[in-house]
Amino acid sequence: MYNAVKYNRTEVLFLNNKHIFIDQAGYLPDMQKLAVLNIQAESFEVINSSGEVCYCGTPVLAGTDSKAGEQVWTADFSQLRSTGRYHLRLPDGERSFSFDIKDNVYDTCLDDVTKAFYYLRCGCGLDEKHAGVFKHGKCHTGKALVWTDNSIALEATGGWHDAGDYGRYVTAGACALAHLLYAYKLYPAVFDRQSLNIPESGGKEPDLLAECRVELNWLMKMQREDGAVYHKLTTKGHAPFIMPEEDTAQLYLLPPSSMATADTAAVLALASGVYSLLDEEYSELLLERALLSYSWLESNPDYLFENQKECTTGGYGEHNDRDNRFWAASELYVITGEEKYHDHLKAFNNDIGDSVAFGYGDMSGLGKLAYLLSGTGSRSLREKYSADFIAAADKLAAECENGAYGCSLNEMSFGWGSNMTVLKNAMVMLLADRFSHTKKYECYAAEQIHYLLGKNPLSISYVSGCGEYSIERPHLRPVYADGIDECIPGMVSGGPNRYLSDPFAKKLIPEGTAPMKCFIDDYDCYSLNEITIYWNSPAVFVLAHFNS
Ligand code: 9MR
Ligand code: ZN
Repeated sequence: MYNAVKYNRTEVLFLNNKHIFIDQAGYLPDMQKLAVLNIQAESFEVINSSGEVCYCGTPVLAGTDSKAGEQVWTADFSQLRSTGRYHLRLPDGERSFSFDIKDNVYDTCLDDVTKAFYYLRCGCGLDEKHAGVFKHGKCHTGKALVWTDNSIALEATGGWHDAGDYGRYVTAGACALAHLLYAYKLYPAVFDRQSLNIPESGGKEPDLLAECRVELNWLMKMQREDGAVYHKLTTKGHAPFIMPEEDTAQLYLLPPSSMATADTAAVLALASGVYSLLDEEYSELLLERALLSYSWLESNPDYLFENQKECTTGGYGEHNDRDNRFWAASELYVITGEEKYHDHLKAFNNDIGDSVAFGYGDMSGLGKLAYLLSGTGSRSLREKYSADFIAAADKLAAECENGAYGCSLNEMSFGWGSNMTVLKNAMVMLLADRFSHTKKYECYAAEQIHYLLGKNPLSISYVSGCGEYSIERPHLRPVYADGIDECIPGMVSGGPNRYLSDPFAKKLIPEGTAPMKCFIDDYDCYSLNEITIYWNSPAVFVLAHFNS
């Protein structure tokens, strides 16, 4: 089914011949500006686009970086604050990729990672006006059969394709929506001025919120009349590398789970609050549906997940639903103010502990975030939750200091979707600043963006189309099947995974490779170079912060 090679792999494996690692989008004028070198040099220069030397410095030895597996030096040019396009140059003539120093330096990247959701829309087709060369026909428009009772066929079109595959999974969708909706809540001005050239652009609401409706409306279709929510909507197995409209295999609705139901209750309640000022009717509908799912949760207090092995698409299994129920209780408490939900939330506190996670596997951080932003509830709980964010941020900041790349991941954490962890850690640090009324962690959060956009030992920007050298061959079916050389922009790659969890990664990357280098920009390597909606969504959040 896989093995999609249509380029020279050997060439690509040896492309990494750079010795200067910088953020290829660039740096904000007043923030720290660091590059990393993996060769010794007496000095470095920063050159502008007219060829003038604008800054001279001396690289400082940072020691052996265990995550990169080599000796590295830091080149600090923070003092250079003038707007411009630059590159670094070493005495031997080697030059880095280009980058900018300016306000709103991540504007284009933010627009691209946000528009990525439009390119992933399902059921509607993408027209030339909005998708350009990436247009394609309507996909996945057939009715879906209930897996456990094929006599029932339901209409559940819409939403976003999850990832490189064409599946649509509820917990993943709710997770991505939560990141996007909280990004809007915290940085509304950034999105109010955004124009993405999507069909709804120029309408009554910001493009981001128009885009979120696509997934919210689909989530409501995944809801049964009794409030339970189907776990996923996919074909029986993954499609081959074909365009979405060519994937006409039968669609199925897989059995409801308590995680999908809780996440739906939570995210619909959150959305109800966000849309309340823009569209009262829609906001009411969202709340009504959130309450419907919540009432199912109340009458079904046990963990429910019935994985069907014969359906081989993504499992998104979890071992417990405490965090999901906690998040739902918190969002419903915030929007309704009813003490009942407060009591439910408190009952989950012990299970949740100190976690401030934001991933589909652990939504605890979202429940705490909802509570903290609302300003309601008990003072002691608010103090506890904000202390959790700050303690987590302290640990992450300490890890950022461990190694020259400023990356918040420890050696063991470079697993499947490591770039999501990098970005999610940046979210935690930005929120810790907010809750502690400091700017202590912002600089560390910025380093996560720098790492993502090229200040890493492979010198690669993990966001397609962002920077001179970015990923071009993600494990994303249309990118392979559309026959177009150019990659769809704004796609966030999963990133290095030391566990080489797919056969192609195992074949292509030598065992013992340093964690940060366990990556190849290859269509086949789904455990390294896939994209997903919930890896793009934290990028939207963090980039919005640095554009605000
Ligand atoms: O993101 C998921 C990752 O955390 C898991 O380790 C991996 C294996 O179970 O699955 C990932 O999710 C995939 C999902 O199952 C199907 N769509 C693509 C997702 C990203 O690879
Ligand atoms: Zn589709």
